[in-house]
Amino acid sequence: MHADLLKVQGESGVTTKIGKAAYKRIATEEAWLMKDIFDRYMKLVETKALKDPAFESLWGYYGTSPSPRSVATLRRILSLGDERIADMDASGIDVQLLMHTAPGVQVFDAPEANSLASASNDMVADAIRKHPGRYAALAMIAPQDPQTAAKEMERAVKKLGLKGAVINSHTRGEFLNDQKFWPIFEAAEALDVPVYVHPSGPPVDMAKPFIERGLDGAIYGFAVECGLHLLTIITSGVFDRFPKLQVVFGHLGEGMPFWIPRLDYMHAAQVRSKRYEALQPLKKKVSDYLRENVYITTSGMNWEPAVMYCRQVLGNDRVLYAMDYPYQFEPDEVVAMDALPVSADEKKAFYQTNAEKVFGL
Ligand code: 1DF
Ligand code: MN
Repeated sequence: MHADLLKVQGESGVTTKIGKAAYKRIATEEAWLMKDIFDRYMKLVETKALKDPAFESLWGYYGTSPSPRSVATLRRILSLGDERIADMDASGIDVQLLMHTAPGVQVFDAPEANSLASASNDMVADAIRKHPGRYAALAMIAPQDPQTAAKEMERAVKKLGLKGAVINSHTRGEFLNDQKFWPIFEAAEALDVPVYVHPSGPPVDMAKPFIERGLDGAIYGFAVECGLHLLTIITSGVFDRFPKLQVVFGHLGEGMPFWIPRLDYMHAAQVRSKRYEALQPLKKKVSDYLRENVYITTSGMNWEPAVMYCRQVLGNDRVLYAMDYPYQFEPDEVVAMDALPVSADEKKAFYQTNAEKVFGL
């Protein structure tokens, strides 16, 4: 199947160059980093001005570690040009859906966050024009200023042709269950574009037990924080208020599909017993929202048993391929997903047509 046997250097070493398939491979959670924003991150790491240990752990590592992994990741994530396209060609990726890496502009004060967000959206739109057919992108917005964020999303979608917005999870410890953020959801629903909620390091109140054990990052801390974020979006009633809204979560929904029986059982039980003021009745079961308002991508989790389970419990049309380039640039995982035991039509949906539909590509 993969006739071209040239060697390609992925993150963990040499693998086989991957050829074209009968479907387009669209990778839907692919990170880039604007250099101006990286420079601002490094200032914040040096001065420790944020007092945010997970942020300092993350960008202290990628910004200063001499390890081959961090040096290669930083070089790749800053590129929207030749190196990225060459990596896509080598790993069989036809299209990357780009999103600005975590924590985006969510660590800056609102005026600076707004101006960097719109500059980054202009920059990524420019890269899309320079490489026709190879990129699409989500808009970066600054949730700390919800009204401006909603307007920037509209500008990015209508004027720049971007396909929705990314929010890099909590904004200085605040989650999207807070109704002050809901103008963003209202705008997304009105524009008929999805909001991708991507992980970030755990907020200050949550970080200590993760960081002291080295588990704050993509190994698990991201999923705990972002899975909690998904659950709180559901339990706060966002989808009762905005029933057509669609959100996207990576890393197989940050584990939440695995929790379906307990989420449904315990949510109903605790609402019935009125244990918490914050847990009010919802129109549907927790799992209904997972199936009707949430798409999940396979970023970092391209492992057949887990992918097949999620397809079974959420539906084939709810699970989309993602690589998580450059953080998990493993071309062998494309080979594994090419071999998923599903029909040709379902494989095309997984890699291509689900993404075309959800993101309007
Ligand atoms: C890492 C992974 C970093 C992901 C990320 O953003 C990130 C990592 C700073 O491995 O350090 O988005 N990820 O999506 O898994
Ligand atoms: Mn990612």
